[in-house]
Amino acid sequence: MQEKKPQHLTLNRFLVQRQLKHPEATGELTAVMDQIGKVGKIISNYMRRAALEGLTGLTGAVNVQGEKVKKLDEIGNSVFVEAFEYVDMVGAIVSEEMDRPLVISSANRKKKYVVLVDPIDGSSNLDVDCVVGSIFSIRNLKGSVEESILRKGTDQVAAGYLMYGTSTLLVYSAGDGVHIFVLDGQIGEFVLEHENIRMPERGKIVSSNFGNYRKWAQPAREFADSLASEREEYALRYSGALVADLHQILHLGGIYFYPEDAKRPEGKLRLLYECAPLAMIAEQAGGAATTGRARVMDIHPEKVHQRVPYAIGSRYEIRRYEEFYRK
Ligand code: AFP
Repeated sequence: MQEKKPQHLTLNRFLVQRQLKHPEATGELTAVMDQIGKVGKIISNYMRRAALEGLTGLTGAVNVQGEKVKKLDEIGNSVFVEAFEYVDMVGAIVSEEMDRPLVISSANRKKKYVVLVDPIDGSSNLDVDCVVGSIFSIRNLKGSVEESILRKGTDQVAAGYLMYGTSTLLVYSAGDGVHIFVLDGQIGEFVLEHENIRMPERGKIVSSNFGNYRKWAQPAREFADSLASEREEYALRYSGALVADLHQILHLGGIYFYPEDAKRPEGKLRLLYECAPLAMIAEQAGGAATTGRARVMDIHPEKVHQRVPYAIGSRYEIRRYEEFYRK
């Protein structure tokens, strides 16, 4: 059973309430999450005005992933960097849009966290005014920045996403369930929509780029074939933004998968700032995330921009996906 939402519980108040339940908490994570909320408001504002103000289209640059950078990718990245550059407790920012982690060394206080982000997830949707998101992961700064980043997903302190759709949402988990906030534009605050949302054990949604079917690894193709022959009918939904597809699955259950294929044997999605944070969300909501062969949260990353094959969703569908990889 989902808990009923109280009226107008703002993100900040919610975070402070949670913090008070943990006497050892210092309030530093609350401050970082508060900044994520600010980022969400700023990026959401850019999204709304982008078509009117000529902010769509490419910058002409190519990022470290070899992808053409859109103006809004660059803007999204600067918004995250500016938000955390002056937050005392953040020691480094890792972003899809930056070759290397940005180390922040200015402030006097002891740095406690590293923030990892995909500033704009689903960039190909930008020029056609469709849904996009931002993904974030917060990790403890232990030892060097690199040592802190190259750790398993189970080491994440908090993770989540922002979604810029019909409304702007902030979804996060700090290891105690998954909570959804919606931006109330009238008061300029994220307000609690769902506390402790649970993903159905088994669902109705299948989300994948079936245009790649012929190239997929055999287990993924066999899994897809098995869905078509299921007695229960699945609905196909694929938006081009993982955040939007996962959000639907969070409510309705099902599976999103982006397997390895002939062109990309290592998969497409990035482990540290796409797959692991969303895996934390899925697991905290009662779902799961896998490469087909391994639990995503258990992968020990070898490099910052590492890619992995990925499937995320309800436990039933993830179990079935893994069965095809075991065969
Ligand atoms: P970008 O963030 O680089 O736009 O990629 C989006 C994404 O990582 C994920 O959000 C989508 O589900 C997937 O890639 C879309 O990839 P295809 O266009 O190859 O289907």
